[in-house]
Amino acid sequence: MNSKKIYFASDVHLGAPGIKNHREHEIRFVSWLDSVKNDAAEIYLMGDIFDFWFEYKKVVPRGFTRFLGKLSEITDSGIPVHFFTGNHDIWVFNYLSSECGVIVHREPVVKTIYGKKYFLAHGDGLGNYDKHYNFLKSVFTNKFAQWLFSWIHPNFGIGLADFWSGKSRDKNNKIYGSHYLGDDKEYSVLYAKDVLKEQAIDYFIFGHRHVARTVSVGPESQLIFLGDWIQHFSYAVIENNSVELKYFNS
Ligand SMILES: [Mn+2]
Repeated sequence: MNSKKIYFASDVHLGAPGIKNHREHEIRFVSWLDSVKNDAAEIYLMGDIFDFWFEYKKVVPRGFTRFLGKLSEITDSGIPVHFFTGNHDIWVFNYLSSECGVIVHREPVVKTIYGKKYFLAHGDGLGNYDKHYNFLKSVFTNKFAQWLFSWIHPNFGIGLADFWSGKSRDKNNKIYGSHYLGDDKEYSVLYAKDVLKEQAIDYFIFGHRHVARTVSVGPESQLIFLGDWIQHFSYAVIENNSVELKYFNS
């Protein structure tokens, strides 16, 4: 039996325009990190932690200092923190890994944890279900496009990042009120079922959809939607070899 727990959270959207009190929002998530760090073997941040982010060679966006400080404190203490990029923070490059010590993932990760097989991803652009989105993503993840973009003055560049963030939001209208579309319509569920045809997975853990729920995707497989830190303040924890969705009360 493993006494140390493994935690997952996503979609904090630090700095999102609709959030009334940014300081309170940031502190709430930092309090959660504080509350889990003592019994955590690892922490997985599953994407869209920032509502937008673009980093230049010598410059990073203003703000988020309490969060960044907490990340550094946790990784300095020897607890691995995994940071998946989401569609809102695809432009995390090497600052968070070099300064805050997190392990950055840009692609889904399949790994065995305490004897169970996990498929971990932010959840955007999985498979070939949303061709329009996948095309946009291919542009925004293009190295040359990113290099060109980095030459735009940050006052304008960050504005463009903000635009992309707003566009993602409008398209899915998911930040400020999302509802589950049904097993037959959710791309993540369809994708998980595709994956299961190729390999056995016990748990899929995805963010992105801002719904907090567990869905059965096969006789032995579950998909956990992590919810968010705008409405749900939800997270998942691996404890005693099972996964549970929980809600943080600060
Ligand atoms: Mn997302």
